[in-house]
Amino acid sequence: MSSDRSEYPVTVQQHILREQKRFPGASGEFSWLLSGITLAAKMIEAKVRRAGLNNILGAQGDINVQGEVQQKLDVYANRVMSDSLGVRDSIAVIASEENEQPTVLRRQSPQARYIVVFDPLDGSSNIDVNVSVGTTFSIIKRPQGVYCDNDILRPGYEQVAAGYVLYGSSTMLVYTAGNGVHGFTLDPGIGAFVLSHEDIRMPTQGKYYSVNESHYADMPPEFRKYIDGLRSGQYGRKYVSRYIGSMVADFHRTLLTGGVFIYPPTKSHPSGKLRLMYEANPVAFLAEQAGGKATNGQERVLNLMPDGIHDRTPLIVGGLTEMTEFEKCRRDALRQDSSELNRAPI
Ligand code: AHM
Ligand code: MG
Repeated sequence: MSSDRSEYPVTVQQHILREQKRFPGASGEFSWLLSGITLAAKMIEAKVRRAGLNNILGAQGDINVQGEVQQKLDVYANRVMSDSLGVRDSIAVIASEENEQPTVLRRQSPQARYIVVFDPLDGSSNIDVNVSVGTTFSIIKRPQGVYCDNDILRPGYEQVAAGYVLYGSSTMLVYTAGNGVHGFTLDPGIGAFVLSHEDIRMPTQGKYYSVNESHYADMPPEFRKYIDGLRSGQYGRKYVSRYIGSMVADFHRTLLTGGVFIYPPTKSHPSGKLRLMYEANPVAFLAEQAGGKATNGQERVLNLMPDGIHDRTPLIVGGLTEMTEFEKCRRDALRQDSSELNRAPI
């Protein structure tokens, strides 16, 4: 047998099986569950790669539950994720950004221990112009017994695993099961996700900030002050702006190179645009596992209790330096607010 192990790639399935050994009593159920996501990801990637050739670009003609125009690829990705996860006996419930209600697959089966929520194709308005898109997912354990409809509404700190697939210049799967963040690149030659980024750490200070600056005038003062500071070099360096408008791609860059990604609250959208359960929670779990932080501008994202599966939240996520500076801006804004209140005539 050859001693050169480098010729033998570690696939995502092998990695998950290895991870599972850390949990006493864990069977192969978790790797089987995640293989539902990797299979769907490969099917979605195959369509995304041929977009433009196979009449799959453009709108489906329907409006989804978010009031947004559904792209044909949204519909395809949603079906593939739902079908692929639906046959896994370990899953009790799935919920998708594209569907109004969660789908209860197995209400009382004792082995159906997991709930999976996902955005099948985030950033899909970018597809027609060939910009990167992604799939996000978040997995929680459900309470034992018969599934009740509100069991799905749990805070992000209860996630047992989360991650995303980025359909970019290559296709990558990045996940955490609470033991660091690991990235796998799809090798098209063998059709497998191969470990390419083991134990990703977010740099404590990066050089990019990422925000849709067209909202600047409508953001709360602490966000404006913070962005001014990033631009003007107040936090030890002058930050450079990068914004793709596809959260998975913007977050992936932030994860690898540090910096900060912001989707702010605005006057017209006080809760921002991103969804807590499908988008902010997975990103927050990954960021924390990689040594960064994520807040909604006031508190830790992973502590937020959702009222509904489609709840939105502002999101600010980044490395320790950037998040500490944001926190200072927030405290300054609070102090200013209270001194103005003190000065106000009664
Ligand atoms: P979607 O879930 O409908 O695709 O929308 C989410 C996307 C994110 O990927 C991205 O961060 C954001 O919308 C960009 O919004 P904006 O165009 O307002 O900057
Ligand atoms: Mg989305």
